[in-house]
Amino acid sequence: MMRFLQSSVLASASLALAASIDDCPGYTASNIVQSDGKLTADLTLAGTACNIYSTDLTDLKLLVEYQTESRLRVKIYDAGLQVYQIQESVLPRPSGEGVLASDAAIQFQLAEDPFSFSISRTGSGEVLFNTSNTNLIFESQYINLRTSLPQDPNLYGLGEHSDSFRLSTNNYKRTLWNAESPFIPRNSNLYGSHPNYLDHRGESGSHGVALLNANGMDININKTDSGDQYLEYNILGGVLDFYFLAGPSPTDVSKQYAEIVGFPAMMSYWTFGFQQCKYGWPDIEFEEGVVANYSAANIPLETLWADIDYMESRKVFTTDPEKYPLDKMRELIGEMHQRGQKYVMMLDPGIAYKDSYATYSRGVEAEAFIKADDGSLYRGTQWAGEVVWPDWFAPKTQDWWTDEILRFFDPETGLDIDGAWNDMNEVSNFCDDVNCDPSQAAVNDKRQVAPISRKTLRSQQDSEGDMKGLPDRELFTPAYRIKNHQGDLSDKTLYTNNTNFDGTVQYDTHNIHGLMMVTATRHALLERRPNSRPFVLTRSTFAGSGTKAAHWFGDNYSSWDDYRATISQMLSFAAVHAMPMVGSDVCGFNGEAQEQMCARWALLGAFQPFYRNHADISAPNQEFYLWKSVTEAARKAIDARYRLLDYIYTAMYRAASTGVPIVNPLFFIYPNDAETFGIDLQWFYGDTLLVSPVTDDDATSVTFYLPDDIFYDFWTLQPVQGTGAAVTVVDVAVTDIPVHIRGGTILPLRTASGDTTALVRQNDFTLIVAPGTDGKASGSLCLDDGDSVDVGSEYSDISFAWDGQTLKAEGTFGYSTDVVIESVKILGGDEPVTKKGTWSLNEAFEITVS
Ligand SMILES: *[C@@H]1O[C@H](CO)[C@@H](O)[C@H](O)[C@H]1NC(C)=O
Ligand SMILES: *[C@@H]1O[C@H](CO)[C@@H](O)[C@H](O)[C@H]1NC(C)=O
Ligand SMILES: *[C@@H]1O[C@H](CO)[C@@H](O)[C@H](O)[C@H]1NC(C)=O
Ligand SMILES: *[C@@H]1O[C@H](CO)[C@@H](O)[C@H](O)[C@H]1NC(C)=O
Ligand SMILES: CC(=O)N[C@H]1CO[C@H](CO)[C@@H](O)[C@@H]1O
Repeated sequence: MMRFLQSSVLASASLALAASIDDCPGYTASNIVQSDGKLTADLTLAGTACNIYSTDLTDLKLLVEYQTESRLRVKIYDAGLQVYQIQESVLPRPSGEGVLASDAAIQFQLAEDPFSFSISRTGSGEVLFNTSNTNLIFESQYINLRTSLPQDPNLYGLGEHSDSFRLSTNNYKRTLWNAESPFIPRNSNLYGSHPNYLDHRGESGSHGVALLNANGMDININKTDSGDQYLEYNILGGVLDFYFLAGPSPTDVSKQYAEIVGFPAMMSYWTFGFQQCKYGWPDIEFEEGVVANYSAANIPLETLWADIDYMESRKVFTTDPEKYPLDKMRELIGEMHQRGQKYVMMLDPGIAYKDSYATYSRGVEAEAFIKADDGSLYRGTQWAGEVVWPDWFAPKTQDWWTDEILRFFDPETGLDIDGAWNDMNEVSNFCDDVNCDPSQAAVNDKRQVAPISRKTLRSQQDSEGDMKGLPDRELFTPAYRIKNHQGDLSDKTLYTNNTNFDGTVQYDTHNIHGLMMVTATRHALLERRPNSRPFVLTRSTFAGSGTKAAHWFGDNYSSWDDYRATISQMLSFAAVHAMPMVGSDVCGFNGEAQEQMCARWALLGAFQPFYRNHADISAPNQEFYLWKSVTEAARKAIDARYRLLDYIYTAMYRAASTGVPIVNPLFFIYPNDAETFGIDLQWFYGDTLLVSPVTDDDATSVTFYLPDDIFYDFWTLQPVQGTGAAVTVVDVAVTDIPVHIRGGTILPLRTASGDTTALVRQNDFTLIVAPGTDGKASGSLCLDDGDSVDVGSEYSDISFAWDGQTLKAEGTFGYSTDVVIESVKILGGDEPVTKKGTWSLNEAFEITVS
């Protein structure tokens, strides 16, 4: 009640301060210097400061770089170089080799007075971005920039959200502020921030707009009272560092975005196996039972996950001596490894604030924790009770974290995990707000620790010209309020006025905490197993997190709504945010999973990259084997997924090396078909398999879109002619999911599945040739050992081409294997034409089928 009163007073006070942002004077460009591929200018405040939410900056700089033929950078920053810029160590910016403007696919145009800019396509002159309708506002704690857009544009991205894949264009607000977000609310900020979007304009192409800014922001997509469409940034700080990506195909935009934030981390083969987790498994014996029951049910289980249950009093790097004794855990992990299975464990960032806790003491010694203004440790509340959090900017934090990981996960004496799971890293703080006393909140821990003197107190001189943030800001409750669903900026997270070791403040760096944590975890896992690709799953993400980690969509609900939402969430991350290894908690996290829904979700999840069943402690168990129909659905789903494993692994290879999405929205494949632009209940798994699940609550039929093209039913291999219209399939059993092979493709399929992905790898291949309308088809297959960080030349990248009579395989054959292609199936007739044989995958070959 108290807080409510305060904020209404504040709101009316700021209303009284300035009438309208239309009063802001904007900037004038001068001293314009243009050279090949580059432009710089000074921007000077063009009138009386409006100081609408904070203080107008009087002197700005503009930098325009034609970095590549398809990438243009526009950066607007303070002349004094004090305003926070994301540390290069956290997100390295691409170094554009530079091209002549005349060679670039998009052009920058400057309007000097008032300053505005626009971006348009070379040649056609189509305007992609134009800021001239409003004045730029660049204040110490508020930036406003608006671009006009064509009516109802097709915009995608601006994650993380649980809204439709194609964003609403009217009265729509995307807030970016990483937050604990149970039940993944709609129209809200969630766990991650990705300030980039893709704008698809049908036949005139796609382009991308990426803003590298980590501050909290609201992005409004809306129309003016007179109906003019716009997209508007309202940002709490930082600089404007825009990258305009020319496309022109949607896939080109994905690739160009990955070139900025980094190509996704290549995942190990096993990470595509089926994984099971549950918060609330009571003890290690129960976990053994889960593994045994999966085996008894003949459902292949690749990986078991340990949530916080294994810890003693929820302290990371400890085991519960009663329920999860170390020796028993070692035994289970050892047995799983012998069977080719994997084990992954949770690592939260909240470190119990307890003298007697060795991880904490070593962290104190290393000065690895975030400190409050008086130099004492900054405390909050998390699973472990009263906790402190790592300051990932402090110089010894990485070594401390690596050392903890090496000790606890020592294969000889500790737990020999195969991957790590970073949760609660937004960061989540169970303290509601500034009125919280963490030691009270964590009733089990009231101990005080003497304040630690701090070496790096932030001073004004320090921050001059070092891009660490302007001094004298209202870091707690800035006048512009973003629509954070948790309330104030610091609610349920770290105080935003905390200073990091390097002198930057949480106000500016909040959104990169999760990215920094997974960077540190990945680094530590590489120290453990230098030649195995590290596997880290993270809840919180930022632009570039795909280079480090996989992501699941957080604490959803066991509802049909959240089942449907997984599709747009997957498409946004995989196709727009360069994070391919994503998926949801299959069957839902919170609430009780219903049998039919869980069966359908087992099938849905099998055609998404990351495939893990997980539930909350308050939810009933939902392991697949608990229901007969779900068991059958899961067997069928996993059988298909595993036979397709090398196909999706090949897509992963492409994502990691070129940025091509691992899964595709329909318009990525059919960019000129306007019917596809809004589809987010179907997708292409890879670029070949069209997945069209049942999506209505408890339904047994599905109506889906089939583009005007030839398709083949994945299950029966029968041709299905698409006409660019909706198709309805009825009586879809709960063990079925409609999947179609797109004509014009060649699908490498293992002849059989296996209990583990290691066993799948021993099976031969069959090639499914699905001719397109022109009778031709092509495809590819990447093979390597599935796990090495550096495979050197020991990989194969084989392309297949079918011309109607002959299938040719050629490419690179560096990975030596005994596995062969044992049959080729040519689709098209009532029955596929099958040719059997033995074709080695170690060299080029040709097969003629008459
Ligand atoms: C940007 O918009 C303004 C105002 O509508 C218009 O005058 C200007 O020509 C536009 N810029 C371009 C490049 O079309
Ligand atoms: C959209 O514009 C309308 C009309 O100006 C305004 O009332 C509404 O608040 C705006 N919504 C957003 C999200 O900006
Ligand atoms: C495994 O199956 C047995 C036999 O049905 C059952 O008694 C046991 O509770 C199950 N354990 C788990 C962990 O599901
Ligand atoms: C942050 O603000 C809170 C609430 O006003 C205050 O108690 C705390 O001392 C401040 N911390 C820093 C680091 O300035
Ligand atoms: C769309 C959706 O299913 N969201 C739900 C997530 O869970 C909460 C809690 O049950 C619901 O209120 C939301 O509607």
